[in-house]
Amino acid sequence: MKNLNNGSIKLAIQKNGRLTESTLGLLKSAGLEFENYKKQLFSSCWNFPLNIVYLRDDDIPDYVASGAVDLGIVGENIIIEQRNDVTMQLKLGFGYCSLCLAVPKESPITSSSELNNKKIATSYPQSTKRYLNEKGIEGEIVKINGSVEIAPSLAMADAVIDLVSSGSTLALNDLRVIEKIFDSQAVLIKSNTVSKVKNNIVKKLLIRISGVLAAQNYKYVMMNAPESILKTIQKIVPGLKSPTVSSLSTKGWISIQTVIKEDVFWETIEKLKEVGATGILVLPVEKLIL
Ligand code: PRT
Ligand code: ZN
Repeated sequence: MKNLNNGSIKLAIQKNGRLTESTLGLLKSAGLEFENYKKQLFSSCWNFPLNIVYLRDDDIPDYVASGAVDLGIVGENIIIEQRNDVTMQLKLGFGYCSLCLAVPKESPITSSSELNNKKIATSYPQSTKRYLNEKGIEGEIVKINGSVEIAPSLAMADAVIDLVSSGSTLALNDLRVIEKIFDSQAVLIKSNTVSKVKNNIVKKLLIRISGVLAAQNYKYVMMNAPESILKTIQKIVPGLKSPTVSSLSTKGWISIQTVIKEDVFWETIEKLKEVGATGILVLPVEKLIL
């Protein structure tokens, strides 16, 4: 058997599920090279002291809390449910969903305050219990491991508390959301028992992953403009610190290079065009180390 205690750090990720593809994509974008076969239990990176361990998502927080692995990538919803003793390090920007309270479309229930003495089906009993306690409601929790949405139509429950992303599963089962309990996305968690030596490797890995995440929020932009409008352009795109400016062979014209945040991308481009920038070239940013 291969020895995984070889000085490398260990990262647990979901073996086969909704988070797997995006997690592998993020690790590859961070420059980590490893083989990944469907049946494998772990992979060793060739170019970084890291072993990747493939687990069921529900087990990942316990492995991290116990120190059996140093890091894990898992939905925040599981950490909120299990309340494991781990430290959240980074929000990863995928696996978005919300834990919601829903009832059958024809149900007279319109708010959580009407759930007293009602049956609520869920795979998240702890989160549900805390939610009901906070609201001062005495509901009966029916724990179901999968296909929670079907419980009301089988008369097993009056309401459900389940994860929702697109909302199509609820619609298919004639359910409507009446309250959102919390939002969730995939997160990177760290064990609280990582040794000093391993923590140095963990820090390096976090810099790499943060570099990829930061880059996703920016676009690299090059444009030409008359020199006279440089100040106006600088106001529109302050850049990370300041834009790079070089002169063009046409007298009085300059070329400007900078980055624009994704969330204000189109309005920024429109403003640049309005003030007279031309030949605007936009490129993706691969990594951004701040
Ligand atoms: O086998 P393993 O135990 O590892 O996987 P799993 O089957 O328990 O989990 P999996 O792969 O379904 O989900 C892994 C993680 O993805 C979850 O813990 C969440 O963090 C995240 N995630 C994001 C979701 C959803 N979106 C989601 N929509 N997890 C589950 N769902 C389910 C939801 O329970 C409902 O049945 O999808 C259905 C609703 O989807 P929509 O799009 O119809 O609203
Ligand atoms: Zn699971």
